[in-house]
Amino acid sequence: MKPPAPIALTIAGSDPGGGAGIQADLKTFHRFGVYGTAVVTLITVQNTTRVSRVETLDAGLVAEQLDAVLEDLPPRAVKTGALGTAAIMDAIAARRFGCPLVVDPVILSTHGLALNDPAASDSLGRLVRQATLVTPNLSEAAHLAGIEVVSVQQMREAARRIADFGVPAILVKGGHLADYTGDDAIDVLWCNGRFTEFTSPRIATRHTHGTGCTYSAAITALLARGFGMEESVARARRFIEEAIRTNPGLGRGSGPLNHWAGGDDIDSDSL
Ligand code: PXL
Repeated sequence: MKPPAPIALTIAGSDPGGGAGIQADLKTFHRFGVYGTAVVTLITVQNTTRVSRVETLDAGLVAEQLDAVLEDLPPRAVKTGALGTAAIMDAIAARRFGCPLVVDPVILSTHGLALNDPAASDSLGRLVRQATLVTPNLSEAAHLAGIEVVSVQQMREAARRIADFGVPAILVKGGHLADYTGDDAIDVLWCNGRFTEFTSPRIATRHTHGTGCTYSAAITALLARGFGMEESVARARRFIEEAIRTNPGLGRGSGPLNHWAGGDDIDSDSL
């Protein structure tokens, strides 16, 4: 008999359009052969063209969901996405998960609406300090590191500064760096005392909604399966490239990625 799938947990917001948030995380966990559990922090009203409302849940309700999952379905890896309020961040930071924790320090939605309270920097900082991996994009890296981040050199410097908080691994995602790196999308990983740069041709498409969520969920799934950090990031990045390139073109705005990407053996043990 096949051994049971490892469990991964996402703590994030809901995107009813299915491209980002817990919906993207669960699809990605599933695709990587991992059983997905999900604690909801906030509910957005959105489709591919707009985000019109964000309703944050009560922190006590988030904590109760967490307790229910943790006492019965212990995860092998956890990720956080949009968290909403300082109280929710504090409730999560109060837990000791005892497994890798990937913090995607989401600040804004694709359409520019706040998904984390900008006044919650201290609480976000406390959560980041507990992370095994933090996955900021350029503006999130700038926010966490307190410097401008508009070049690959500054991406490295931001990673170094975030590492100084005691975070073992930082992935600074340069997908938005178009004006500076021309035709390439560059990500910088700081891990085990060294930098690894990932470069691939930029894909010209508007359908990139949920890229950050899907990327960090893929890394989380691979960590849950026991892969090392650098290997997990490298594999997740290959998946993301293909998922963007083969996006299904859904919706009239910024549509989702292809969560089926990755080939037939992506969830096999020989992966
Ligand atoms: O990609 C950031 C993100 C996270 N969580 C939710 C979102 C988005 C982007 O729109 O809607 C729920």
